[in-house]
Amino acid sequence: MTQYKNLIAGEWVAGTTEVKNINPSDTDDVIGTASYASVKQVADAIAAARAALPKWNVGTTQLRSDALSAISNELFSRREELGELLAREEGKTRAEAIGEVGRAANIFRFFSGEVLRMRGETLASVRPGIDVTITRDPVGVIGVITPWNFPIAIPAWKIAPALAFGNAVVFKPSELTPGSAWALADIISRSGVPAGVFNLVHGTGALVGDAILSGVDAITFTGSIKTGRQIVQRATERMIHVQAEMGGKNPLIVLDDADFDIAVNCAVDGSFFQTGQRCTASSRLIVTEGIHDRFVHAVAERLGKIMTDHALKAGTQVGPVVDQRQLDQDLRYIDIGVSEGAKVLVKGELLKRPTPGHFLSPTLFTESTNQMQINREEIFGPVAAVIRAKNYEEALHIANDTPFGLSAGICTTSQKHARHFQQHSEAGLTMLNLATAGLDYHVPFGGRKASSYGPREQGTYALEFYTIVKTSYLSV
Ligand code: UN1
Repeated sequence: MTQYKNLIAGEWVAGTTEVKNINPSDTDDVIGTASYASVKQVADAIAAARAALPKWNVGTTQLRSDALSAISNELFSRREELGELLAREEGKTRAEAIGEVGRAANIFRFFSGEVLRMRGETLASVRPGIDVTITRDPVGVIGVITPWNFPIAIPAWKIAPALAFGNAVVFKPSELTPGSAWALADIISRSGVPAGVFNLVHGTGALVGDAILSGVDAITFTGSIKTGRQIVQRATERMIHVQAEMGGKNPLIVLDDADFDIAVNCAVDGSFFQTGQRCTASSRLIVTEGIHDRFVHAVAERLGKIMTDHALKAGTQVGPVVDQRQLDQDLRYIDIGVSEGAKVLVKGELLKRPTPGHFLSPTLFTESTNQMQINREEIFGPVAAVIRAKNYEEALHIANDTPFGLSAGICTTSQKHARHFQQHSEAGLTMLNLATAGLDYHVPFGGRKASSYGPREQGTYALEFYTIVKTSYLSV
């Protein structure tokens, strides 16, 4: 069994408590143990990162590009093995997990190029004999706090730009997925990144997350609204850079004129793949009258055939829920939906499989209203609710009537409605004839309202968070 230690100042060190990493497809399978760092060790990691900054932040363009490229290469060449580890600890299917490792590899490859494309501007001053240059400096030590649902891709899209633009990192992964984080840290530690520039600390948000927040120069977080809000408040108090990506309650509108098969595919994929455990999942299916009945029956029929089973079993389409706590939350929301009067067209069942795991089949509510709790709050499981709409205008109103604003989709063949939706959706991402989840790795990602706070992640836009603008006046 592997012990996932902490990486501090280039050394692998044990922490103070050992916590088991359990396979959600088979709770008898203990994959490894995570060694939780103490508050003092987190402070050591921050100090090591700060001390290492001069080795990394200026004049290291080639070194940084090469290191990121080496990380990418190793991720690509080990994608099957790392995908299996990821599927085993998180519960997404092997194919989904291998795809995620490939995504992480592509992200590092993208940012290994971005290192070389750092640029500034030169302007003439309004005063004669003076030039003004505008350049970008690294921010310093970045705290990276990530969730369990994309345990290698989300760390990649935070760590890659942090390192690319010359920052040092202290990384705390989710307690539920320490194995993928440890594997990534191991790869980074052998990539040519100098000791201390990248540090990994395991532990809880309350202890380790809090200790990170007290010492870093910037914090990037993906996770729940509740934690995100606390992090933003603390970071603002300390006046440090903050970026938080939180939940969603993403609408998928299906209009009467939609291509029927595309619409059904978008709904099934967006709502249920990856067990619905995506902040971009389509949890509200807003369907107009003319197509409603045919559409909900086709989705229900597809759900009846979906195979929910062990993440590593051939043929599994939906893996288990990540842990008992999340399963309890999913079941609680299913009960809430029933008590609120939504109709249960497909009822999620706890499934018995050869291995003990958290297997929950998909749930589809129909005849729900947008005011119901199941349509206001993020469930984060294989549960979707259909809301009937009279026409496009009402559907758009419902789609935007939410505290969230991450992703929003529409299935239609009408150019007029597609264009209007793109302009009037109040979400950070809009999708036409596509699922609300499943994104490219080289373009900006982020939401509005309660979904996100701070600058966008990913693509060239990542520069905004990971650098600080410097304006220099030169009298020559
Ligand atoms: C995707 O839909 O491909 O936690 C990515 C999440 C998001 C990432 C979604 N931050 O689900």
